[in-house]
Amino acid sequence: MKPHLCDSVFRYYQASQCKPDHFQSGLVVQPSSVLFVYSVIFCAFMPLLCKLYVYTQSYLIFLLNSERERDLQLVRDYKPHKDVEHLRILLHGPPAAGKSSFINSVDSTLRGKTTARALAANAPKSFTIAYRTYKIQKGNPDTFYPFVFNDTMGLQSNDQGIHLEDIKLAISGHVKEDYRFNPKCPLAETDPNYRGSSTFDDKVHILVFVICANTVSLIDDATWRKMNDIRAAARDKGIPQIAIMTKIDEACPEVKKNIKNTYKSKHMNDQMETVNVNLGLPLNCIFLVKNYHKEIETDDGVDSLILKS
Ligand SMILES: Nc1nc2c(ncn2[C@@H]2O[C@H](COP(=O)(O)OP(=O)(O)O)[C@@H](O)[C@H]2O)c(=O)[nH]1
Ligand SMILES: [Mg+2]
Repeated sequence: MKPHLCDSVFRYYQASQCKPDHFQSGLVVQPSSVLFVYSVIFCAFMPLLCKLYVYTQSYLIFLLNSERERDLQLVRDYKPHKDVEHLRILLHGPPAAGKSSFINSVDSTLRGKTTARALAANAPKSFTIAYRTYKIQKGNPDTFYPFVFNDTMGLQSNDQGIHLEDIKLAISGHVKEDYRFNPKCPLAETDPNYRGSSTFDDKVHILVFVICANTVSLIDDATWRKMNDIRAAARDKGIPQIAIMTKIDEACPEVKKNIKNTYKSKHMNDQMETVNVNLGLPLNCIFLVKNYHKEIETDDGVDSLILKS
């Protein structure tokens, strides 16, 4: 009689501990017959396992996409307060931190294709020298999202970067479009680029610190002091502030391998804590992003981090 499968397995287990003559005496089943039974069962269940795998994968992709779609919808549906035409978001931080690239990345994510409107460059000194407003197109060319980004020159500990007072003037809406920053002296009230009476629309509504995740430890005390000075000026005006940490792909190999590991990475959490300690920003106001900087196509993982910020 053909032995029952469980019986066979049990006997096979016994067999591995038995001497060869036990096989001859018929006490145990030959291992080859157990392997045969296994193969039959494996073949019978294989299509089912494959289907299960495909369904699990599609469900995970659906969950991921639905999260991205939900975040995208939130941005698409966003409407600012009725008193303001658009929300003005000011980006500032050290040179080459990825400020211009972040504007391009938001534009890319919302359009579904990579764009490069704000000029980005890998230079120790700031490549952006003028105060410029970027609108993000929504659908047809005449429609825009109700928020705009203002790009600024990089902040440096020495007198090569943007003047601290100019950032404060920009926050208050006194800096006119295309003003070329002068690191040597702040914009004077007598300058034609100075906007005397600024409206609520001209003022900054959200202040964003842009910091390179891979060089946080290299930021000197003078730069942290300048950033804290700006933070205090914005706080006095009741302006909300957040920080985004860019270049996470260069900061952590784990993240470079899989962008979904970003918030799980201990190294990235340590970098967030450094910003938290030095700027006093709560951890839930610090976001990790990877900008589109060389890619030619958008990516769901990159999009999700940009949308979350
Ligand atoms: N690997 C990587 N490079 C980035 C990222 N963001 C910006 N970059 C590069 O960093 C350099 C400086 O970026 P940019 O946007 O000009 O910095 P900004 O001076 O703060 O405006 C450019 O060469 C970008 O391509 C990022 O998230 N990852
Ligand atoms: Mg720039």
